[in-house]
Amino acid sequence: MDKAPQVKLHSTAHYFLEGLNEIGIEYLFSNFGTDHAPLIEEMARWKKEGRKFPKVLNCPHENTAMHMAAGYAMATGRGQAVMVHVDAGTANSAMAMHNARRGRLPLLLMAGKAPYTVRGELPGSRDNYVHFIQEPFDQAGIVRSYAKWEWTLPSGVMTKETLRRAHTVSHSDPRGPVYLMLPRETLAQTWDEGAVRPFPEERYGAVRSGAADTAAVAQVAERLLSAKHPVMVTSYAGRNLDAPALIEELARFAGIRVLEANPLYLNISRASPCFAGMMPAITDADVGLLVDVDVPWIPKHTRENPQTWWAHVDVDVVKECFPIWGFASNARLQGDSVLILKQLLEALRARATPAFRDAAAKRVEAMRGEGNERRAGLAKQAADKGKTGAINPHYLCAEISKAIGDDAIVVNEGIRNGPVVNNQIMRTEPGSSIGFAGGGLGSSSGTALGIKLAKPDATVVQMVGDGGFYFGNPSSAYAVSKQYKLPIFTVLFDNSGWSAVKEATLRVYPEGDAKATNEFNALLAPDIEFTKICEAAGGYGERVDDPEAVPAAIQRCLKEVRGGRSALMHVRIPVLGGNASFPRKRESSSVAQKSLGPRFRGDDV
Ligand SMILES: Cc1ncc(C[n+]2csc(CCOP(=O)(O)OP(=O)(O)O)c2C)c(N)n1
Ligand SMILES: [Mg+2]
Repeated sequence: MDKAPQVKLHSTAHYFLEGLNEIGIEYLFSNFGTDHAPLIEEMARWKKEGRKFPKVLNCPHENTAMHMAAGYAMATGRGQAVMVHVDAGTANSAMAMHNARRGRLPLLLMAGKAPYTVRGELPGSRDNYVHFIQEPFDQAGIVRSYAKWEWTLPSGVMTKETLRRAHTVSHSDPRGPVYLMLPRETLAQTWDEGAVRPFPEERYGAVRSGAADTAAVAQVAERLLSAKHPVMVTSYAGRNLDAPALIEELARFAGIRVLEANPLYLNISRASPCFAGMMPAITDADVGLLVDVDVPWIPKHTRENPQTWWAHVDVDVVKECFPIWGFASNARLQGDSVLILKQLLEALRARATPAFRDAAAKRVEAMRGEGNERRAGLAKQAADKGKTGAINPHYLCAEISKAIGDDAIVVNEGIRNGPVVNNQIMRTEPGSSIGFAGGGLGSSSGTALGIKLAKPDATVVQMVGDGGFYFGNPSSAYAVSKQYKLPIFTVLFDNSGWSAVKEATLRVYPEGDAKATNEFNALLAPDIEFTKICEAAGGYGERVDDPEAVPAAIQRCLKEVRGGRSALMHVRIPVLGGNASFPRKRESSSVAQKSLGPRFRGDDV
């Protein structure tokens, strides 16, 4: 006798939580609205029933939520989910989507959609004024330029397949953020559980890039074997924690000078003899390796050598999301840089002659001398402490360097002082230095919190300009720090405004009216007590005007952070309008180019 089919109905929101579990989402960084009612209801039911689903972290501002997901992805390689409110929350997330896309960070941004039924035709139908005004013609258009993929969940029956697809696209190389919209009626729909099957990773998961063609690797090895001045320029190879040691081994073996161009991660121990600083100097290079780098130098300001033979090893050689790019190479090897550099090292080992080993060792010794010289120059710059109310950022960063320990993680959004942070705060450990890929200021507060969430034992130090600090919605960030016990140490360079804006004007109009009249429109309100913003959320704040007070203030802040609450050290550096600016010394090396312009990054974000 036939049995009646068993029907077990659940809401789409239920399958959505199951789907998030199945794709391995650990955190849902959220800023909810009316669109999420079915989801909030389902989460409450699951909690009551003791079922596990991603931990929800409520963020007062989407900027915090998005950059926390970004920071978590930088620290772990695992993309998380962000849930925001319809078009409005998407708009507030858009800048961070830009940053995530430029950083090739996997994350899943999701937003509800306004209900489309007007008269109660379906569960979830419009029941509020806002439902009539929050439906744009093209909600995804707000972030489309930055999303690798976007879609609207068309039906509850598609929930798990959609989440798997979003996750797979986001985590496949080159990685990036994706965007999914969830109509309220769809979240409220019910479906029989027999109709909603899982989509396991084994059969639908992400694709990683791999090693390179051995013939292409051999060609690069041959070039390196006869090189006299080989260089490497890299920015984000260090997202793989195996990269720094491998790059060092390769550089020592082949006598390669390693330069970091806007480092997004630490790519080689900066104490290595082969590390040659962050100002790409390439004029004398005969063979060069571009390794995981978006902007290896600024062509307008860099003397390129037309004779240099370049090989480009990158997870994204093509730069598929840059409308125009512009850096030539003779060999292009797209893939996993760690795998490819291992292949290259093997190929070199197999072919190396005693003469090559000898020449490479001599180059390493020469670089060691140059590195010592470079560091002595930096120490000299740091020796001048500055004056009351005009503390020298070099000195400040050198003191931070002494105090924080090798395993602390420095998040650098110092802008004009970004190069000072990179140069003066010595970093040697993989993962201990985090840079800024995008152009949207206000990333470092959330990024620091996301890293702290991923690495609870780490001391996370945020280095940020006053302008960048405002952009980072600090009241939201410190509220999250308090609520979820994520203490970070913020060091704020206060020059009362936007040095980058002033200097950008001077670069284009070096002798213009803006300079003559000192009208750069770059000054912000002076004498803001930034410490109070941190204190408002139970954090510790300290304003430092006197250079002599810097070391003890750092110690007090670190003690508070290690004790469990965030600390903000507000440091008065020379006001950008004044004359007390510290001269910026260019780095020198034996292959120093005649640089025609400004420093590499930190000038124009
Ligand atoms: C969201 C956003 N708005 C505006 C800018 C343009 N911008 C680039 S640098 C900068 C000033 C940064 O000021 P601050 O963080 O204090 O660093 P400083 O230039 O003083 O070193 C501004 C406004 C930007 N990059 N991002
Ligand atoms: Mg500033």
